[in-house]
Amino acid sequence: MESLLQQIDGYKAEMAAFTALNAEEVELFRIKWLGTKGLVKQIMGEIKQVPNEQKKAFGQLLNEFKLFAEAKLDALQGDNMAAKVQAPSSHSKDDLSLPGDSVSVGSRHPLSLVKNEMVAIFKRLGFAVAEGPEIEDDWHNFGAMNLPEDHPARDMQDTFYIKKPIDGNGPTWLLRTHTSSVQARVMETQKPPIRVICPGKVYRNETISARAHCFFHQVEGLYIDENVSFADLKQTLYFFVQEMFGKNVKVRFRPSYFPFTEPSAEMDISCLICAGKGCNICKHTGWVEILGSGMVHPKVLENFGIDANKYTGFAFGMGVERITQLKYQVNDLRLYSQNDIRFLKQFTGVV
Ligand code: 2NL
Repeated sequence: MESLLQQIDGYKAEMAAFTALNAEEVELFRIKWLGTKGLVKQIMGEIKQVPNEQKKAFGQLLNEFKLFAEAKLDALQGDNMAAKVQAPSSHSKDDLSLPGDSVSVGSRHPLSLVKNEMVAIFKRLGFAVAEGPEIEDDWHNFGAMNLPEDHPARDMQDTFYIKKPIDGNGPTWLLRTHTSSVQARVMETQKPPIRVICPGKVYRNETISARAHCFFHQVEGLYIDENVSFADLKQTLYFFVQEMFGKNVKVRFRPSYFPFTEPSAEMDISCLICAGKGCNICKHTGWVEILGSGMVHPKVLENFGIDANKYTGFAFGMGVERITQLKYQVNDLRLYSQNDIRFLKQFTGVV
């Protein structure tokens, strides 16, 4: 009896002093003390040797001993759970074969999708891509493009100005109103032949509505070489719309006016929504305007020291929002910048 009590005290002391570094060591503890052939079971068996009158008291003692071992095991397992973050164990309770949490993948913005497609089509025709700053000086945005000082586009009502010179010296800084400013920078640094497209964001001081926004996206193109003709312009743009909208699309050119091109023309395509029968998109005309274009004004060429007697060029500009509207029937410009997930996720999987 006496020796059994001593043995239990010794065991308790041994367990109390035990520490485990990892889950394996905790498991060894469990097997040694609480396993089916463990020391707790073994010592419980000793109750047979205890005289009947002492059995009750001794039974309580043994029960306490067992609870002591279980509490120690619990404590060791708790410690080890915390440590597991650093050292994952093969005895982990986590089921590693369960499928992982699914992570939803975002989608490209419809304007990016369409812009990328537009760029890809012009690349196939040998156009290079050029990009430039969204904050511009008035020379690259207006002056070089043959817009006179009193042109209405230069008005505060239409353009976001950042800084006007106080003493009349230095440039006026503004948010570019078209990506022609990028082409201006290309003409400044490169000699003909020049064949570039300039995709990018542009800004106009407009009241936001379904049909107007204070910023939108443009793709402009410029081709300067010897003997570039209006026929080249028409064929290039016809190729573009056929690639973009399919072989059945029809085009028409209407005379127009831009300060930076002469002659100038706007291009319409047959309405894809109603196949020319007449609908809201084409205002019941069967045609929708998609771009402005023309032969680069000789003054613009001369502004960059390009000999207008030797070289000619064509240029065009179109809105990415417009092309996207026709391709995906998006009829409110505000949808493009509201970041409403219900709108954006409709383009999941489109590449
Ligand atoms: C429109 C019209 C146009 C151009 C852009 C251009 C660029 C240079 C020289 C001459 Cl560097 N022209 N760009 C020409 C005609 C029309 O855009 O309605 N855009 C949305």
